[in-house]
Amino acid sequence: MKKRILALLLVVLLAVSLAPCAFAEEGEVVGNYYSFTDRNGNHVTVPVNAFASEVISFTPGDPWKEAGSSNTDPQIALGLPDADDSNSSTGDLCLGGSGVLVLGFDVAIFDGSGDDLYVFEVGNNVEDTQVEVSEDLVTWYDVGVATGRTAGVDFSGKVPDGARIRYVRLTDLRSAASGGWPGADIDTVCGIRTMAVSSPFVDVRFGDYFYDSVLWAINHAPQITNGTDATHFSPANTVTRAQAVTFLWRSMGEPKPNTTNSPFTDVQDRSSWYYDAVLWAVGEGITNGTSATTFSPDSTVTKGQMVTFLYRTVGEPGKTGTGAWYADAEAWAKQNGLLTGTDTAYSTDGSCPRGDVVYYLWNALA
Ligand SMILES: [Ca+2]
Ligand SMILES: [Ca+2]
Repeated sequence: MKKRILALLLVVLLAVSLAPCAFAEEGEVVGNYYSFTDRNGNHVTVPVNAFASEVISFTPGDPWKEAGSSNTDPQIALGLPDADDSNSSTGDLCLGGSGVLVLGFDVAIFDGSGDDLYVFEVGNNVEDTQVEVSEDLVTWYDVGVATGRTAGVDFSGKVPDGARIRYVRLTDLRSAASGGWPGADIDTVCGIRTMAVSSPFVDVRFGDYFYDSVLWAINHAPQITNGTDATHFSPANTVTRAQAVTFLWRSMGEPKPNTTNSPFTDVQDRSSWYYDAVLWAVGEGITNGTSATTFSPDSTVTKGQMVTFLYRTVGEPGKTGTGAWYADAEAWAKQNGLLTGTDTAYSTDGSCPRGDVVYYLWNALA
């Protein structure tokens, strides 16, 4: 009898440990990624290393809670979200009226498309918090106000081009500086647009044209591509068409294909690592294949093909429909600076090596 109970307990424990961790109103952890729905209803996935990892300083406001009581240790504003809206939650830090919290990150946060940073707050909607960001703890950029609850923050126009943010300063604005939890209640903060802070690869050095692209690709959720081994990225290596479409698909967050059957005789193995990526690309009109019935997954991707994949992914802006199949894509790519900046000269039929593929993806989609 006891044995049966033990076995049952083990099954329950195993099921609990395998299930994604869910937090009320927030999201879930799957592998190295955290997914949540922001308050605009957008599905957001970030790497778990995108969350604040260090308390640089904390100056409680006035009024505040009694020091030493719950919700007063700034460490609880680090890591994954773990607070809910109940008054018994201990996962959120009470800033107090005009309290100031400075957090550090293991990743660099950059100004990409849309929101770049996310503040997880709990409580009501009027606990306004000033959000400032910094690369070095010396120069601070005001990026706006988080207005209670969870809030996305867009750096656009508020930080210099190329800024690599490592620190966030939150200051309570006293809009609700009274009661048992005076001021904003901070659960945690995460970067949405993040990149690694340094290169783990001997062949990716600061100053290389693909440096930022690689740091972004390896820290993207889901990861776009890793090195060819622990210390090499091999930027000059060729890329197959299957790899190119898979990198593109991952850059877009691995969206579900809207079609179920591959039209290509050479892409039929549903268990292959690129099957869903190719299916998605076909369904979105991103690839027409190398013929009506072939995709040529193992062929080397050309620069003309890569910019065309990207152009179709972003919705074919400025399409004229005249000229060669790549003409509109190249005109768009040129206008957006994609055809310059790499060390390899652009030609439609030229090979698009790994360094160039990630450079195109970073410049067009990050
Ligand atoms: Ca942005
Ligand atoms: Ca927390």
